[in-house]
Amino acid sequence: TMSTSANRGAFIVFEGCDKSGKSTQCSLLVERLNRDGISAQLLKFPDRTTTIGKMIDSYLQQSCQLEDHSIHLLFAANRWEAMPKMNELLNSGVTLVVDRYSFSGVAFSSAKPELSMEWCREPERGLLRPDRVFYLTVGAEVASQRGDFGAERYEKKDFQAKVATMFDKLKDDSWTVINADKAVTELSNEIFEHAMNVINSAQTEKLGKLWL
Ligand code: 2DT
Ligand code: MG
Repeated sequence: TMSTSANRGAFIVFEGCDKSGKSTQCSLLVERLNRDGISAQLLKFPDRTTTIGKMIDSYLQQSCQLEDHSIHLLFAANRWEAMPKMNELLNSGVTLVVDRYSFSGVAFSSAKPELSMEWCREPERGLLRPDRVFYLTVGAEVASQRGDFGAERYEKKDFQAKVATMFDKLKDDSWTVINADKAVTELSNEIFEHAMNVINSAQTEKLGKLWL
């Protein structure tokens, strides 16, 4: 295995509900890794810059309506279109820190009454599997202290609660649940330690495929 997987980067995904501090922690982790001489890059899904991403962006901003199955498939397509680049980066030794991935895809869509978790997983099958998912959790009180939700679709307390129950169902032993109810710096130090372990062990493990 050393010949094909030596020195590859690690694939780390952050998941969690709104107000969990995901985006802040993703940025801090990439900065810290790069400062320590570890090549790392931040990616985010949805990637709103592509043609597909622009459709997703206008759906999220509520400037258009899309049928529920249809928007689910666009989110998945937005990941598939990123696969060649992600594969190349990982294999050239770059660690990818990714803000949301297929788990958000399944959790948010299957929180809608008409879409099952099984159906939602299907278009995600075969995508690169992260080495580890960091799942950031905050209590309801802390989340509400962090300010009001914005005006985008899905930014509603009841819907977010449903999404959280879906995340809980998706959890497996490749997830590290991290209590994010603490100071930003303390949390980022904790996450950095976890990330270093993932980066070190990923070097001798082959990249996997999701849900095959
Ligand atoms: P941000 O606020 O992180 O930009 O997310 N979402 C995200 C889905 O419904 N399906 C997906 O596959 C992904 C990646 C979560 C925008 C919103 O889009 C939701 C929140
Ligand atoms: Mg948002």
